[in-house]
Amino acid sequence: MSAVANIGVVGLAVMGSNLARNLASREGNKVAVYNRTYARTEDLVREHPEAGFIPARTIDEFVASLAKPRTAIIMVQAGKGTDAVIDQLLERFEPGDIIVDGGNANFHDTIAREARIAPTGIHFVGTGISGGEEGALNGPSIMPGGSAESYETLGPILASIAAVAEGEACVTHVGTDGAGHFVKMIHNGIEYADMELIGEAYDLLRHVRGLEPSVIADVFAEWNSGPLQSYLIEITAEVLRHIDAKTGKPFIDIVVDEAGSKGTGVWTVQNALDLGVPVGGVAEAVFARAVSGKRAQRDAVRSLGLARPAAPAAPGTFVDDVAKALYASKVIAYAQGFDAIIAGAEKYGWNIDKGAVAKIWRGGCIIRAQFLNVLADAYAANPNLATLLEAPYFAQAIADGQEAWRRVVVTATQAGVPIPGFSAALSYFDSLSAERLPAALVQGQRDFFGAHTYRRVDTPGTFHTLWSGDRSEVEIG
Ligand code: NBP
Repeated sequence: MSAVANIGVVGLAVMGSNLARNLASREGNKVAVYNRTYARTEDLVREHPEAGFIPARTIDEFVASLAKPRTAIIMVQAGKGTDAVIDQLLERFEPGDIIVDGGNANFHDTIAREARIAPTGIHFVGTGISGGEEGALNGPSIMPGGSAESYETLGPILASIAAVAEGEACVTHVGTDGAGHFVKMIHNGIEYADMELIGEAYDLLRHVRGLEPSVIADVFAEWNSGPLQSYLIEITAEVLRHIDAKTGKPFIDIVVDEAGSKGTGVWTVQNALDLGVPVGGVAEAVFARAVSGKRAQRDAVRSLGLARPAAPAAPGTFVDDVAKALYASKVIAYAQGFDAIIAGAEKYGWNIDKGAVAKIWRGGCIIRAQFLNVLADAYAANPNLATLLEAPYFAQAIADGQEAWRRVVVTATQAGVPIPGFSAALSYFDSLSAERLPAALVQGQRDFFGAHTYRRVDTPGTFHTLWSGDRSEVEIG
């Protein structure tokens, strides 16, 4: 076999086969393909003769078909499958060759793999790829980590297959080792928050304002032509408009209201807890999915017969209020997500360009949105924003939406409609805005029962009050 392929794909299930087809469709790419079970490779090659794939029956054939520096993208099941393929490639690759893991790896695994592989001189590039099956085929948002050197070879190949937003390929070298998979994880966390907020907006329009799904679909379609424009708002309108063929009912009413998840939202929250970054928007979204699945508990509480209070009449401005509340809450979700990126970059030593990340999320991925242009502009104007909320555009958006946001939270609470996302976002904003927080009292309690000490507002140093003695104050250290 002659080494003619500039890129290879290992793993030809849904994601790998679509990514391979995408690669093959771009000028200048010659794509080698390999899958553990050869039948999958045969199917792909037979069904897509136009791609001109170079199929390999064995891993040796696959490696032999790659031109140097050999570059292979692994698209297999995350975890053991990825490790198995990495080991096979490591045995055959040479220094300077590049192994790309395009699966949904945990970024901690990516850091460990990179550390293990780096001494061999082979580059290992953990790469977040977002956009699902459709994105893989037509243009995903791509978040590569790894070395700057490997990106010189890999960058143009990835740029050739990435989504394009406003003339720019949705790919950037995010940072070293696990940075790409970390940012992909945060992307997914923001996606959870965004979906939860949209779900709450729907619930409010349905159960407070009393609109039918088809009318709510129209509302979402209209929102999609304004500042809320995004892929998720667009598909929400589609889902709400859909009628179930079997029953003639709105599709939304025949779907069991228990939301599943694949775990990246949980990873985001777990890592945010470790980093000490509040990502309440993601956490509430993860918990809201968990609550939805607690059928026995839901049944038990429903059977108490504590009916929801009669909903107060929705204010005349309610639909617009919900749009404003949704926008403000979404700003909070992104502010929190970018805080997590900043904290992760600091902890793991990555130099992440926040504006570039916002730009590569404008196309190909699930959270693609108009909004991300403004976000990129905000970081371009000031890369050192303490919080996104500080940027003039977002500060204004919150100022403009604040009253509506509060009305929605009050109305929803009175009506007994759950809004964990909206209310947590508002509480986060109120926490940041407050002149004084009850954290002072928590410090007092901690000092009382555990001598955990406190700082004073008027004097530098660390202090403890002798609570069980004469309650005089002593300075510590
Ligand atoms: P799957 O995650 O379902 O994995 C199936 C593939 O892994 C097959 O090619 C299978 O080979 C291969 N494989 C397994 Br399983 N164990 C293996 C092993 N020990 N050695 C070699 N190959 C092995 O595929 P997918 O749904 O296409 O997803 C691929 C990756 O992309 C995953 O990491 C997934 O999390 C990620 N993903 C991303 C998105 C996104 O939007 N970014 C969406 C969906 C998936 P076989 O044919 O021989 O069984």
